[in-house]
Amino acid sequence: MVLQRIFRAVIMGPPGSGKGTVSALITKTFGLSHISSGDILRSNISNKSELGLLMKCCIDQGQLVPDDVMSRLILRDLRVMDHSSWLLDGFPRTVPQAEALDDAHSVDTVINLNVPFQTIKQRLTSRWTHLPTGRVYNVDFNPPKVPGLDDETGEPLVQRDDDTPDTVTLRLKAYENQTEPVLEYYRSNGVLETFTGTETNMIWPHVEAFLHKKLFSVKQKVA
Ligand code: G5P
Ligand code: MG
Repeated sequence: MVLQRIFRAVIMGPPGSGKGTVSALITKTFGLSHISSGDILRSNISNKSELGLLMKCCIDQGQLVPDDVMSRLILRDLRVMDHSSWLLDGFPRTVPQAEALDDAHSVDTVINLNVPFQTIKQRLTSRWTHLPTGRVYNVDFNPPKVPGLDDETGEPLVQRDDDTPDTVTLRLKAYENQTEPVLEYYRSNGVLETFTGTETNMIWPHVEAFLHKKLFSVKQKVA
C-alpha cells in the first residue's frame, strides 16, 4: 500500500507483548519504516561500539538505558527520515522520552498492545531472534522453517541474554514503573488506541482494521 501522506505511529506494550511481531505485519501491510529501539541497541552491542558495551549492562539487568542517550540515538535516526512514514517500536518508554519525541515530531497514533504478564513470561523464554534484522520466532507460535536458522538468510538464530526468567521479571517491573505513565501521557493527548488479547493472531485483524480506517480518514481529510 502506498500512503498518500506522511504517517507517524508508535507501538507500545510490555516486553514480549508482540510489538516486533505486529510491527512486521504493519510494515508489510502499510509500508511504514520500522524503527526498533531494542534492535538499534543490540546492533550497537554486536558491533562492539563503545556505546553498545555501556548499554549491554543496563539491558542485561532488565533496566532502561538512560533517557538522554536513548533520545539522542533515536532522534538522530529520525532526522534522516524526514520524508518517511515510520513506526517506532520500544521508544518512547518514559515520559521524558515522549516529551523529547513530541518536541521533534508529531505522532499520529499510538498502538498499545495490552497482553497479560503471565502470557508474556511463557513466550519470552521460547523466543529465538535473528539479531541483524530483529526477526523473531517462537518455538510454539511461529517456528523457523529449519530449527535454529533464520528463514530468509539461513543465518543462526540466538536467544537474547535478557530473556531469562529473572531478567524478564525485572523488565516487567521497569515497564510498570517507567513505561505505563507514557500510556497516560498519550491517552491525555487523544492518540492512544489499546488492543487487548492473549494472541497476536486475534489482535492483528483489529490493528489492521484500525490502521486502514485511520489512513483512509487521513486521506479523506487531505482530499
Ligand atoms: P526491546 O528489544 O524493545 P522489549 O522488552 O520491549 O524489548 P521485546 O522483548 O522485544 O520487547 P516484543 O517486541 O513486544 O518483545 O515481542 P515480540 O518479540 O514480537 O514477541 C515476543 C515472543 O512472542 C516472540 O518469540 C514471538 O514470536 C512470540 N509471539 C508473538 N505473538 C505470539 C502469540 O500470539 N502466541 C505465542 N505463543 N507467541 C507469540 O528492549 C530491550 C531492552 O533495551 C533497552 C531496555 O533495557 C530494554 O529492556 N531499551 C530501552 N531503554 C530505555 N529506553 C528505551 N526507549 C529503550 N528501548 C529499549
Ligand atoms: Mg521487540
